[in-house]
Amino acid sequence: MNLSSLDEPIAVIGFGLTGQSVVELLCEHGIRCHVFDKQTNEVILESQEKYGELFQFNESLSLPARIEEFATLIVSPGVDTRGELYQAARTRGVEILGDIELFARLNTVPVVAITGSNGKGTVTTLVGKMAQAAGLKVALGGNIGTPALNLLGVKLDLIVLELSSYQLETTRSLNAKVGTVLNVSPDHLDRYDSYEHYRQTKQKIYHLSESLVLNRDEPEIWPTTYSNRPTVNFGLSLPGAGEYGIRETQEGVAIAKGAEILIHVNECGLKGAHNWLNITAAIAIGQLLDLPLEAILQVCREFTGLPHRCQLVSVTEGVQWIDDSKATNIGAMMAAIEGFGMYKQGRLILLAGGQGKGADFSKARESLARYCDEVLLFGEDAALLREAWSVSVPCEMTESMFVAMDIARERAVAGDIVLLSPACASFDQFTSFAERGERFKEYVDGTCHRSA
Ligand code: UMA
Ligand code: ADP
Repeated sequence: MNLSSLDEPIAVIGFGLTGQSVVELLCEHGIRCHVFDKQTNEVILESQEKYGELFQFNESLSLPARIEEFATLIVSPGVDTRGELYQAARTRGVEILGDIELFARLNTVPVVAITGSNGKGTVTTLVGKMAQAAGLKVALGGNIGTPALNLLGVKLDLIVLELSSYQLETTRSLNAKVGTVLNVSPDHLDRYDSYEHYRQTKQKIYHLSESLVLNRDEPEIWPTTYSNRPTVNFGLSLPGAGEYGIRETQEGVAIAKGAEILIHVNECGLKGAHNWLNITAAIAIGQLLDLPLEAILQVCREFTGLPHRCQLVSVTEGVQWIDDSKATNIGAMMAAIEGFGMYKQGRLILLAGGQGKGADFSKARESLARYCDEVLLFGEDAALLREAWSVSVPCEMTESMFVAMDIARERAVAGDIVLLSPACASFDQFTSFAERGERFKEYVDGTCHRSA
């Protein structure tokens, strides 16, 4: 596609990372952008100076009155397009697309597309590192942080995209070499009409990929129609011929393809059963890309994980403090409490809370009853969590994550684990999950004060 085939005038809705990447692409090509955002930011002035007349900034409150003016709406993933305004635009035949759709129409580099409720960032990073170890020029983009459009024009052999359900909503033309839905568990239910709707949005990736990597343990997320596209599967169960999975050997648990042992889990840098699953998925993708096995296994050995995902922060007086701030939904939290709870020697104290995003927290009751000894709750939806969980485990409401940490510090004894795995978004009290995790780490180290 040529950019000039986009119908003008064009409205760019949202001016965060995505909107800025759209504006950069369009304005650099001399195309005028009418940018709408519900708030202002420091990049606006910069863009006005850089692009002059081509960059028109507007408060988003003015959008409804002006919607008739535009032929194309390019929306950021954080913009919910279910409302009347967007329905009306659709009815009038206005094209609504996202940055990944725009990227897909312009990109010529092979793409791997990875979605799922949890593990996307980890698997995206693993696959990127595997390709790099194999000598390819590779870049990561999408939900992981670098807008996909910023990768256009870069000389690359491979692009690995982490895609959120938000991004998939507005994507139709991506033709990924390999695509996967790693897993689906409840998340973002404030944005979807139902869990089914959320799951189907994730499953869109199957239509956008030449070959598929399927989670054998979650048949409910497989594609409903099989085409003749190549498919491989992964899971935690015993793998059949050509499948990726887990085998018990005399030397311990191993990741295998069919009968072939690839690597023992104790040799892998990533720990925990959920990470074994991530590794099997990444190996499956790596082999579909024809990467050499040695490069793949080298990364499995060396990569120890991204920050704020089940990271051991400190062992203080025998108490392990774990930062899993990236657990922003109950699926991730359950993986953490199961992973740590299964091998714990003392008590497991969970710190959880924040914005629950409409999730049904009762789904975690059984895991909590089995693996967790006490929950200290904080944040906007703390009461909802207590209501859902107090039948399974003692729950206590606290004023903030820091108060919860003070209480945990008083109660924990050698052998116990204090796990921050909030099951919620952080935006009620922090700017991001990363800030929440950093503040947790600083407070564990005694350098952060509650009021700071
Ligand atoms: N805005 C509006 N109206 C709205 C919503 C937002 O004007 O209705 C404005 C905000 O004021 C802000 C801008 O839009 O100025 C933000 O846009 P955005 O929320 O789409 O965020 P971006 O900065 O463009 O970042 C997005 C992804 N964010 C979301 O999907 C919410 C980033 O994923 C992604 O890294 C980035 O594009 C690059 O591709 C973050 C995320 O939280 C990490 N993702 C969710 C998740 O992982 O759970 C899906
Ligand atoms: P995403 O990018 O999908 O949010 P990450 O790899 O960043 O995934 O991990 C996010 C959270 O999910 C962390 O708390 C991590 O421990 C947990 N997690 C990672 N992989 C899995 C998995 N396969 N199943 C369940 N939880 C997982």
